[in-house]
Amino acid sequence: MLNVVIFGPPGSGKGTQSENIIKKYNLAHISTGDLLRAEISGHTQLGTIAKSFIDKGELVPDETIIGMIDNKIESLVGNEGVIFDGFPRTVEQAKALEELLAEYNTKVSVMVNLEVPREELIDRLLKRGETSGRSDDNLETIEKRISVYESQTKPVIDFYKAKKVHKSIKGVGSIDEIFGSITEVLDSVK
Ligand code: B4P
Repeated sequence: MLNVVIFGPPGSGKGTQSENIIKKYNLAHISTGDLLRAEISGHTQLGTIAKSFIDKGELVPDETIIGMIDNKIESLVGNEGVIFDGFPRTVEQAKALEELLAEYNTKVSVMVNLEVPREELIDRLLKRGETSGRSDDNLETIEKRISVYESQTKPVIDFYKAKKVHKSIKGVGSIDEIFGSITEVLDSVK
């Protein structure tokens, strides 16, 4: 089983590359951002809570996110493997994922960290904001998301370095070039 964590700051290409990865490797895909946006458009209680954090560029609380993954994990594990996109975003979430996967006798095979400079992240997200309709794709919220990434999410890199499953790759260039680097990493751990 190939369990992949696709990791990086907001706008690094996690969602974009996940689409390519699931097609080539036939993995189940779970994006916490997509799940939260579906809850928001469904006007659920979880969606109302999530919206209040997302609109400010803050992380949704760990217990909400971990509960959401817990509800999905059974339908995800098995078969070829899973790609976790936008999760874990805190060390607490990374520990929870490890425990959840252990219940199915499996673990994270590799964490792929997409490295992209801050200016490029801002440019991409502002560009997406012109058409996405996403409430968090405006300059003020983008800057907040990047600073939240630096303080709360970046420590997850050291968590996976300690587990010896971390790989950083350059996330700048064409989508195909970056996908080429990702496939080299995934083929080496398969
Ligand atoms: P996400 O939906 O995960 O949003 P994101 O970090 O901005 O990543 P996304 O996948 O959308 O962008 P991508 O890099 O693919 O999360 C949104 C919010 O939900 C968070 O801020 C948080 O509040 C909450 N949330 C989600 N998960 C959570 C968790 N686990 N814990 C707590 N809170 C959580 O792409 C960005 C843009 O770049 C795209 O427009 C794309 O077209 C473009 N792009 C991609 N690759 C490119 C390339 N090579 N060159 C040029 N442009 C490129």
